Amino acid sequence: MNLEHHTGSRANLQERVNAAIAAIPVFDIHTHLYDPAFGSLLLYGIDDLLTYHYLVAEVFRYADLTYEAFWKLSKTEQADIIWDQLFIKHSPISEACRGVLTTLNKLGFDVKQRDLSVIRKWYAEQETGALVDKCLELANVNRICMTNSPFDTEERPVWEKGFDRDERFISGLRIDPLLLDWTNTASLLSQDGYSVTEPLNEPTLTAIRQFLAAWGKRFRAKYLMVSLPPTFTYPSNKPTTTILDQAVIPHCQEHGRPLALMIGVKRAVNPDLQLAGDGMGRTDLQSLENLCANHPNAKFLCTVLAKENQHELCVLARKFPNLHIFGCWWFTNVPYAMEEITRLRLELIGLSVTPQHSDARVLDQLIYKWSHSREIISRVLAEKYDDLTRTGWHVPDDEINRDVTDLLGGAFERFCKC
Ligand code: HDL
Ligand code: ZN
Repeated sequence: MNLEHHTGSRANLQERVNAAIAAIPVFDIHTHLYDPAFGSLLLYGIDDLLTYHYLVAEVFRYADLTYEAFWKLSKTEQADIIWDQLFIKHSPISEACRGVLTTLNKLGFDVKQRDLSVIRKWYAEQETGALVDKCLELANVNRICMTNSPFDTEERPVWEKGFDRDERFISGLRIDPLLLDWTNTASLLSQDGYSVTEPLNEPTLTAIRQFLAAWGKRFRAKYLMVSLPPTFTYPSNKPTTTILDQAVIPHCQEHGRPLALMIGVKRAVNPDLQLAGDGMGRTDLQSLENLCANHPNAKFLCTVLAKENQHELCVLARKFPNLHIFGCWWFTNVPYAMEEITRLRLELIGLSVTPQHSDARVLDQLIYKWSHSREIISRVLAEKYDDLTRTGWHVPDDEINRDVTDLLGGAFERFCKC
């Protein structure tokens, strides 16, 4: 095949993949967004975009400001400082900064005006429901998994009161305190009327399953989820292992729900940064291997925070069909890492993977997180198709659409059902 023909087909292939990936809606399988029924818990607007904890961490690298002084400021005052330091005094080249500008640009703002007052005025005129529709449309996202916790005192009353669900917002049942802080959680469950004791005896394990069943039903939870430290060890003599083996995983199997493990976060490395203060560490994935091997009939979703763990995670996915890996989580959600990780995954496990979730905390972030991620997934996928064409293989458009549908949520859906 001459280079001319090959180059032409490479460009054509990229266009065909770009078209498919733009047209096919995403099932965003992990976010911190809320159904509009949760009111102010659903964040949106320029001040929430600018005070995203990723940018809070970055502004302290420049601003001559104490943590105490910053946290005393209003959200608008914090946003002004972040805008001034990270966008005006220094070019906004970090992924989190660029994301704000991508979102504003796609919403129709002329960002070179650099005028926050115009942007604030526009947002003040928006009705929440219309903005939800607009952001989902611009991001081409048709379903979103929320992070819902029965231990969250702000969201819990809304669930207990009940509300008409927006079917686009699907629930993930988050259980970190149950697995990581059993002592305090036992007293919370007791207060809720569950007959639990700190010793994990049979009645207590039964009561934990009743708790999970009740909240799983109330949430109509798609999966259970937990974020775990890099020191997570399984099996161990800690309550985590007993609760996993004898309550959480049996619950998941009984209700056909996967368990999502998000491993590698070190909470409060710098507590003064509050939500921005979490760090990361490399995980010994032997624990994940043990979980998948000990529970062959359970389904595990997994994403890990350390780039160094990504290759081993892919190899584990090759060994265990009950493991579905997803996302370039948090500190790996930058083009450099996402490109490398996505290519590694396609080359090691093909299309049986969910390359990305947004982890959005602010509604409008969906626009940039999916614009940036689609660009990378499309580039890598087209490259892999191009490798195929050099063997004489041809990928018709309907198969490109099929494969992209898989990557943007189809493979996840199939995994959840199987
Ligand atoms: O534990 C998690 O779900 C993480 O995604 C944290 O919420 C983290 O603060 C975050 O927002 N990462 O993107
Ligand atoms: Zn998250």
